[in-house]
Amino acid sequence: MIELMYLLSDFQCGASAPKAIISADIYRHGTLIANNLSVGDKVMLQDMDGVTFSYNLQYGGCEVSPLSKTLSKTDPIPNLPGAYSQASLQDHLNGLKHYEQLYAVEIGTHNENSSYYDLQDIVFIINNNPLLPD
Ligand SMILES: [Ca+2]
Repeated sequence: MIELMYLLSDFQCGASAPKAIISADIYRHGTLIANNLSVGDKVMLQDMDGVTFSYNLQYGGCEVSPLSKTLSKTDPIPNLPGAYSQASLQDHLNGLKHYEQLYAVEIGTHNENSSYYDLQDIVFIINNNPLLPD
């Protein structure tokens, strides 16, 4: 089993828009298995095989197109500053345990050269070694 925790979301449609409140639905091979997750929520999964996500934005107001990467502690990442006062993606990676991964999502752009491309609009932690109850 693995544990997926919704770590953070930080996205707004343009500088003057309010910060979007983003909930996540999780599917496995197309079947809904968890819905309306908020930041801080955790869900147990068999593994990440066939797992997909959809996101619902409150105060969205713009087209979004999710692009995700699964990153382990030692994966090289582009040097991306954290938006506003957030920790950077590298800071989050540095803080991972060896059995954890980040599932990092960019929803604003697919252009890696854009200043909006920070891969931390939505971030989950994948815990590949959760402490299972007795
Ligand atoms: Ca972004």
